[in-house]
Amino acid sequence: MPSDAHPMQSRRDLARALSRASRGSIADLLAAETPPLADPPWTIAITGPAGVGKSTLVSRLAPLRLARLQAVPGARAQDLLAVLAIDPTSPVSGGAILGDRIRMDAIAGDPAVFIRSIASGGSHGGLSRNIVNILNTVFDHGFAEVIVETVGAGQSEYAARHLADCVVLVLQPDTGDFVQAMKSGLMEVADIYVVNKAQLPGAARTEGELESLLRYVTPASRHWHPLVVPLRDPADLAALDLAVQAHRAAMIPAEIAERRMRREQLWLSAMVTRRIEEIAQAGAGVSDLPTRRARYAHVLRALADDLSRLPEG
Ligand SMILES: Nc1nc2c(ncn2[C@@H]2O[C@H](COP(=O)(O)OP(=O)(O)OP(=O)(O)O)[C@@H](O)[C@H]2O)c(=O)[nH]1
Ligand SMILES: [Mg+2]
Repeated sequence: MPSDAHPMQSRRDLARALSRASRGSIADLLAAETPPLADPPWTIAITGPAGVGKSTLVSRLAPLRLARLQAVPGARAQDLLAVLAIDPTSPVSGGAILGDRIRMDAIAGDPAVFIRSIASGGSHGGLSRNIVNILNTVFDHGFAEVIVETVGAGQSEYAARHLADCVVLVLQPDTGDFVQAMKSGLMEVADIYVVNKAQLPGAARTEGELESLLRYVTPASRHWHPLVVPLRDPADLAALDLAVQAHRAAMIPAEIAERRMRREQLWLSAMVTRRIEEIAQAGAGVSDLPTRRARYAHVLRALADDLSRLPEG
């Protein structure tokens, strides 16, 4: 937890812990593991294809979220909002989080905000394997809210659902193929769909496609019908801020707990996968893999049985 008396020290500790979480070995990660928080900060994922304007949107949304957090009576002066861009490897912008420098500069010096781009190893499908470790590290620091930008490359939009309390998928008018792909998956991937750059031609069609898609996909929530938010004036994110707020108000505790359980599952599967990759990279113990299948089956069954005995919620 941050100490008001030593803010710089505390930020240094956080920075150090974050680099360990993003680059450390599984042994490092396990050594740094802390018990899960009973009430982690509200986490908003901003995801979508490369170059749709996620960073710009985050930099404009952050001041609005911060103002809300600061308006809560008794809000502390520092470390209220964390803004992260994880695995910024997009070819479009290089993943710089300062999409809109002017707006971001207005809050970047504010001790209430922590802003970081985190390049993390072991990336896969646009979403880092260490992403839950990175989030947990930030959670431990005691922020009230976390905004995390992840480049959506295929499956990672789905993974973002397992990561955050609120998923905002950003599209732009020419991402019709993407909408078609979602249609075939028949899955809701987000709580809020933003049609960014909605002043460009084709925006109305993309909105229409999304609206019709949302009419027949399986709802992810019984308490929230996903919203489509067109952003015609990129400088005005009030509608998105309101949508985020409305979604938060609509989520009941049981549903929040379920999402957070999925985040734990993502943590577990990422840790197991990464450990296997570590071993394979080291070249050890892989030559006789086929002959050891029966043993692995035994281990996997034991793990699954143990998981099935864990208490619900
Ligand atoms: N016309 C228009 N252009 C925008 C808008 N938002 C962002 N852009 C431009 O789109 C480009 C990409 O913006 P970013 O905010 O970096 O997009 P991103 O999705 O974060 O990109 P990656 O992180 O690289 O995937 C930049 O050239 C921006 O200036 C918008 O609302 N309207
Ligand atoms: Mg970006």
